[in-house]
Formats: sequence, structure tokens, C-alpha cells
Amino acid sequence: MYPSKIDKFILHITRRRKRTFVVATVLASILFISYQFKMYYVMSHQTEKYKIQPKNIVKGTHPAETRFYTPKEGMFTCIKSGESINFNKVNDDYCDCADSSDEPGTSACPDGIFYCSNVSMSLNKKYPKRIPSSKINDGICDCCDGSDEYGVKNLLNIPLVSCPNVC
Ligand SMILES: [Ca+2]
Ligand SMILES: [Ca+2]
Repeated sequence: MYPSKIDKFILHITRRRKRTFVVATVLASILFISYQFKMYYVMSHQTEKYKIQPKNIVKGTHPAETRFYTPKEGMFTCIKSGESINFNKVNDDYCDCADSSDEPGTSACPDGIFYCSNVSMSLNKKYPKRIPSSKINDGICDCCDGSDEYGVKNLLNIPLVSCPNVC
């Protein structure tokens, strides 16, 4: 039995749908990959700006307190509470000091304060903007230089949130 004209028409439509689906999938993949490359480029470009900062500046510290964040025989002394901890516990995303001073760049301590990196000092003449540490890596750009959003990455190690430097 030969297929009727209606059967041929239905077969034709089904093939067209498959082709459309394949084309749409390929286009979506290309768009997704392009977006990932664009984000990678943007973040690489921003990283270049951050390299201008001195290496010994620990993320999130107040400019007047950076001197406390120099390891002395591999140790760090909590600024107010005075405990002595290994320096590799600074910004390790675990709150060790009672005064939260070991986690200036993470949201590990509940009452922590994060200072945007020095790039944002151009807006504020005296000090960089300060935000509660709960706003670090929360997906919202709070610092004008985007320095509060640095840690949320996808499986390809590409940042999910890209905060442009608008200082
Ligand atoms: Ca810590
Ligand atoms: Ca944020």
C-alpha cells in the first residue's frame, strides 16, 4: 500500500519540525558558547585592572588595616580579639576570629564588613565603599568596581555574574 498524499504531507511536516529543532538547538548552543566566551573576556579584562593593586592587599580589607594582613612567621593576629591563627585561615571562608577580622573578603562571619577594592576609591574621596559581608557573591553588583562579586563560577570556572567597572 502506497502512502496517501495526507501521509506524505504529515511526514514532510514531521521532518521539517525535526530540522527546525536541530537548527534551534545549534543556534542556542552557539549563543550560549558565545556568551561564555564574552564573559570570560570581560572577566579577564577586569582581572588586569586588579593586578595594579599591590599583591599583599587581602581582599575586602580597609586600606588603613592592610598592615595587619601581613603574615608574621606564617601567623595572623585577629585585630581586636587577639587570637593568633595560621595566616592561611585568612579569607578561607570559615570564621575563626571572634571579631570577624580573619574574613574581610568572604561572607563567613555574620557581622563582617567588606570594603570594595581600591579601584572604587575614585568615587569616595577618603575610603572605598563598605558593604555588609552578606552582600559578597550574592549575585548583585554592590561595589562600583564589581569587586564584591568574584566567586560564583559555573562548571567551566567562568564567573556567573559579571560586574563591569563603572567607578
Ligand atoms: Ca578564616
Ligand atoms: Ca554583591
